[in-house]
Amino acid sequence: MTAKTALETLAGLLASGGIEVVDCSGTLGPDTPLLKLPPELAVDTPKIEIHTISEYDKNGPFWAWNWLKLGEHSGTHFDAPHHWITGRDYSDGFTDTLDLQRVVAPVNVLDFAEECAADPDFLLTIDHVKAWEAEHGEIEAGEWVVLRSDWDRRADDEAMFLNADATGPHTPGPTAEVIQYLVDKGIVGWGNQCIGTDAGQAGGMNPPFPAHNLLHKNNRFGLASLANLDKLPPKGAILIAAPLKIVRGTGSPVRALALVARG
Ligand code: 23J
Ligand code: MN
Repeated sequence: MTAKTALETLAGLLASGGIEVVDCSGTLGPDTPLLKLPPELAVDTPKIEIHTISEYDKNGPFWAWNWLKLGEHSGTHFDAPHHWITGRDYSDGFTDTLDLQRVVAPVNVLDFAEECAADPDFLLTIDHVKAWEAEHGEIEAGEWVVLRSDWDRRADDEAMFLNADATGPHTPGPTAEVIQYLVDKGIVGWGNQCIGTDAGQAGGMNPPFPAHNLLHKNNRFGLASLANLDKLPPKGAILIAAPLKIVRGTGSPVRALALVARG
């Protein structure tokens, strides 16, 4: 099949609903859960604000529009390589310079939702990934890999979503070894359904925050707070996750879309 024929077929299937567009983003607003770092470590990203400019009133009789206060790393969002110190030297590591060809790619959905429900500190290991590959097929270069934890079911309650106690946040994520394994395979990026790409306890890992450290060191991308991964097959969907073209942006909220074959 030529590329032209493939696109025509795709267009027909989108129009007929034979290929479904699944929304993998959560809602952005004042109640969107946001990362809380230990106070001694850093300044937090601000709460999202939506301010009305006008809504068919004296400030704009025929039009409605808002302005936003919005951190780059808010809600369902993209981590660009420049986000982490290990990725600081990539000239194409910013939201306005990265290679867009890489953000549209097949997605591998690793379903460990049961394990994450049983243990919120669940860590994905290489053995988990290899067992998943034996069942569903190999993860290939140029693909996205996402961990399905069904954490989006908690997204309407920040305390539930962050799941922190005196010992810090307790949310699932990858081991350093898994990220290195996936980077070596040539993946474009790694996604999680929790507040960040790393596990809640990742600050104590070696290296600290291994998903951030190792992905961005190798010019790969991250996705956080992904939604609706339970609506995707393990393999076969295409994920489109493009950040806003912010000047020297380190990340951006995204409307993550998955193209999924129906039936
Ligand atoms: C800044 C500092 C640490 C972390 C993060 C941001 C994120 O998770 C993020 O949104 O990229 S862990
Ligand atoms: Mn981020």
